[in-house]
Amino acid sequence: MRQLRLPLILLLVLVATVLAPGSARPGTTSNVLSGSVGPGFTITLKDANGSTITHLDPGQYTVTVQNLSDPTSGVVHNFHLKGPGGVNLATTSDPGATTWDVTFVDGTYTYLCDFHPLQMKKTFTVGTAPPPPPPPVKKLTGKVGPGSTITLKKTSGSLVRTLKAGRYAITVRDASTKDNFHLLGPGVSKKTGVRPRTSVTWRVTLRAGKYAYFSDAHRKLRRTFKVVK
Ligand SMILES: [Cu+2]
Repeated sequence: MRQLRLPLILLLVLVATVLAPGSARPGTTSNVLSGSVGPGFTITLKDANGSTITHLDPGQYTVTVQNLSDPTSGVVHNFHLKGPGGVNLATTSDPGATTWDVTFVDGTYTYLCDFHPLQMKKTFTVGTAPPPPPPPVKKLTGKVGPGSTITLKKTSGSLVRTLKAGRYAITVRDASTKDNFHLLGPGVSKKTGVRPRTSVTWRVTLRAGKYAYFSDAHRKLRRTFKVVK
């Protein structure tokens, strides 16, 4: 009996090790990806759980792409996958399924529709690729005074009329003791004081919509601009 007990314990330990969650069991993550393009202006690449791919481990994958374009609509799409390791695969614009065996290495991959490369384009990273840098903060300069003047200008010196939504650093020079600089619009209300002369930098996120900047002391001293997506 005692002679049997030791091998039995060893066997139990071995079984427990193999079945333990988190222990190395290659092949537990699915290497099957599904892409689709169309019928609208959509392009996707998803894992077996239906989650959009943003990051993958390096390795071999099977990618099946469905071209769901509706040729009778007159709008055609294709699915083009490219990136490091010489990956450069594209379907035709014909509807149907295409399957590729792809080896992904460290880096950033792009998939897009060649017919609508701006509208229908996404990226994901593989391995230890650095995350994409945050979008740059654009600079603007606001001024009120001296005298009855108020302006908001781009770094080029031109007056702001239309901006793209995003993050901005706005440096405001309030050179008036009778007026202030008040920026008001979707998600933003920032102002200097009416009396003091000041210089201040505001970091703001401008959203699509209409913005105005004005003096709270003289509301006619006012300009507007538009922010678009
Ligand atoms: Cu397209």
